[in-house]
Amino acid sequence: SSRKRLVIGNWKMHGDTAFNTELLTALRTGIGSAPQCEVAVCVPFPYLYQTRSLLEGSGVTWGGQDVSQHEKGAYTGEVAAAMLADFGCRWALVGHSERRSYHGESDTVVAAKAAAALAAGITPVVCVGETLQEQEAGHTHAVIDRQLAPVLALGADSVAKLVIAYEPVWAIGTGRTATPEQAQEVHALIRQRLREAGAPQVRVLYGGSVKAANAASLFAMPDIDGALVGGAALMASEFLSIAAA
Ligand code: G2H
Repeated sequence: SSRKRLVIGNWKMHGDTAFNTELLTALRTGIGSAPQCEVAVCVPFPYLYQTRSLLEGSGVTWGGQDVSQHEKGAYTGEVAAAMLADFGCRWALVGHSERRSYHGESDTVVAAKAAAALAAGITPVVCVGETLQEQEAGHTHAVIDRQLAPVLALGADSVAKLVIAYEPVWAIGTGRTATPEQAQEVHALIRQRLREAGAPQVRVLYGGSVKAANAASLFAMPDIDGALVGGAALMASEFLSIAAA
């Protein structure tokens, strides 16, 4: 396809300045200045300054793991999209399943966060995905449609600027990856909805226990445009192999 491949590392709540220096330096060197695909890391907020210092001018971009739905104001503990932009962020994850389940983020809140990121010139990476229970009950498509609805309602111009990540919750950090065919089946649904929304070129990433050993077979699927990588993004060699795939 004409969609440029994208691999994003989601560090989650891991790292410290010493560890990050080593990992970011290895990525900077390993990716080089003209990578075949887009490569990015989403780091904990306190390390955005360090990340910018070490990645500026490299082929790797960076972002936050969440963003406030509000522009500014009395929202203790929140981080505004403009603050992410101030640190050179290109991306913000929104609606990761860990935010949805541990912080009660609703589908409408997730869409509001996506809109806030777009308003600051940041690309939201909107995460969707069903739980094991929902999958076993045969509700996968209904859940994806419900999660996508308020995001697609932002309108074609906005939707065209975002990235979607499909992360089946049962495959996150469990070592249980969806088979390429299982993932493709849901990616095809998401692609169909994007087409209907007038934004067929939006990239759809797969996430959930992606590693060097399974990346190539996932990327061979027609509607999988890259990956959102958790655990394996903390090891430079693994992450670089996924990007190479
Ligand atoms: C899914 C993924 C990254 P992991 O949460 O967002 O994590 O690759 O560890 O399953």
